Amino acid sequence: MSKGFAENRTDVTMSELVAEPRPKPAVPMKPLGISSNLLGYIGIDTIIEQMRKKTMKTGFDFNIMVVGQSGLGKSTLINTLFKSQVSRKSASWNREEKIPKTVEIKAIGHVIEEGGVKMKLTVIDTPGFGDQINNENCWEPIEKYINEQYEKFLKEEVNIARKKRIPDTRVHCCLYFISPTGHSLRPLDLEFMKHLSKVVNIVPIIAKADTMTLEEKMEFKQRVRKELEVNGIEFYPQKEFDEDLEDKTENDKIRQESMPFAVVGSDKEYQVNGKRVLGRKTPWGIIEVENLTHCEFALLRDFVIRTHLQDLKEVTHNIHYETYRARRLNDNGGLPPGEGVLPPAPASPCPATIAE
Ligand SMILES: Nc1nc2c(ncn2[C@@H]2O[C@H](COP(=O)(O)OP(=O)(O)O)[C@@H](O)[C@H]2O)c(=O)[nH]1
Ligand SMILES: [Mg+2]
Repeated sequence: MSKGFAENRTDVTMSELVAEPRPKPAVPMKPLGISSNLLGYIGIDTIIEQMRKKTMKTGFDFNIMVVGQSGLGKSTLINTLFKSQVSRKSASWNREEKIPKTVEIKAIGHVIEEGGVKMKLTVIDTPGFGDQINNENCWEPIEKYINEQYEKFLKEEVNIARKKRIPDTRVHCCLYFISPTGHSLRPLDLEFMKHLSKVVNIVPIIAKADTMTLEEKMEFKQRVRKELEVNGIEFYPQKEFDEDLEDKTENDKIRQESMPFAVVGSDKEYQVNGKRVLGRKTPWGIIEVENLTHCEFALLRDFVIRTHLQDLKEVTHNIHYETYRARRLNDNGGLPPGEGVLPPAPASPCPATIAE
């Protein structure tokens, strides 16, 4: 009979290179006291080049989800994040689309190549979220979708004849769009983040930041941070998963100053000082999307793509998926799971009720 997990596998997949559950360090890690003086060059450092070559060959998956009321600029921001390459291919992102009666989940795949590296990008849109009069439990289909992807991965993993490379459809990052009201978070925002932050990496962002003045924006950001803290909502990057002092210093800055990123999206270019820049035309002039003195889009892009993309994937695999997998196998007495997906994990009740 199958043991579920083969023990002597040599076909290590990319995601397995990071499969060790990460310990939660109580104290920052220090280098070991023993230093080995090598008598000659061995070539250990070539591993970096070897990994680079492998990644160039296989490419990598990145799955990003956007959640928020319609009209908050989700599609526009995704197009801005990945430049025109994503928008050109997707004919189905029609801004005039009618608001669906329930939350729909639409995943669209693209292959983006830059510098010889291929990224298989999947954008998961959730039209209809928060658009109804009664938005009670409208996070449920989203949680279900996320769990279904974990389930798919788990099924592949426990197969006797495993694929060499399991297709990864798990959601690595969920951008949650907060409406730029300047007041406070809506009960629905709290409810969503409270439930979903346990199963996926949530990055909260303030949408359409150009509709607020600088002071309003700063005040709103502070208020949102405070409300998230008061409600015990942890967003990505979670403190407990910082691996060392360097991580902690870098992530503390993001948690305390940048979050939630107040962003502006646009796929239109304008001429500013002789250069073509992405921007939005307003009565006060052009808001430049990538200009840090105008908005925090560039910070968000650097965070999600340039500094934390690999970590988003690792936390998804080592923390969120691992939690799902452990619950699933546990419920089944350690045996490979049968049909079905786990029901949502019980969450502590949210202080606010939702009926907007
Ligand atoms: N002022 C402002 N308008 C935006 C921004 N992003 C998108 N929009 C506009 O808002 C409308 C809805 O955008 P869309 O991306 O379709 O929103 P979605 O329904 O959340 O996907 C469009 O007319 C966009 O041009 C932004 O950052 N600021
Ligand atoms: Mg849209």
